[in-house]
Amino acid sequence: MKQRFFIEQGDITTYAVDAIVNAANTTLLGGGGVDGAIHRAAGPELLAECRTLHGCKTGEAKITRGYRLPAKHVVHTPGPIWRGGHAGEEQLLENSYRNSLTVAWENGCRTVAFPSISTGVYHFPLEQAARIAVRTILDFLDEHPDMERVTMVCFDDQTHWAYDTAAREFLD
Ligand code: AR6
Repeated sequence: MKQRFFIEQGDITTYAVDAIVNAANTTLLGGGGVDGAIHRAAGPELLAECRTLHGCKTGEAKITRGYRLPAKHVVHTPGPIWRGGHAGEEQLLENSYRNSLTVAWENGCRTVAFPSISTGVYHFPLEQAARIAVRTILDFLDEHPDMERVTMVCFDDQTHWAYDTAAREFLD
């Protein structure tokens, strides 16, 4: 079968795909990290559309246009803040990946790129997050043969290594 899941190192704001995913917060009104980078690259029209969405619950996902980004759409999902692991963080992170893919797919997106949700400011342990992300994406691809390509875009070496390691566990 043709490969549909990719792990790359780079800047997600440069990806010309149907949808990039934003590791947002529940206000959807911007922030630091990848959220800040996406809003800077997309321009103020993105924030204006986000204001009309009235926030988003943790683990859920909402879609906007991409404006000045090369990506056609942005799927915004607030991942869980790590609180020690007993506050449903694993399930919420899985929900973020699955709901982002579902919203993208329902809006006709067939190429999607993700950043490493929750592993920055939200402090979700990287290796654990990578396993959840890879498993959820591979399950979704199995269930949706017409999804063409899902890419994990890792910003730094450590993140890249963690996702490569997680993928090897599932693909071997
Ligand atoms: N491309 C790809 N990945 C990136 C980029 C980029 N341009 N910039 C940073 N990353 P974070 P979180 C990586 O903190 O943990 C915001 O303030 C980064 O190295 O952006 O889900 C929101 O508004 C890390 O690996 O997201 C929320 O309040 C990953 O993206 C909060 O941060 C996620 O780090 C969300 O925290």
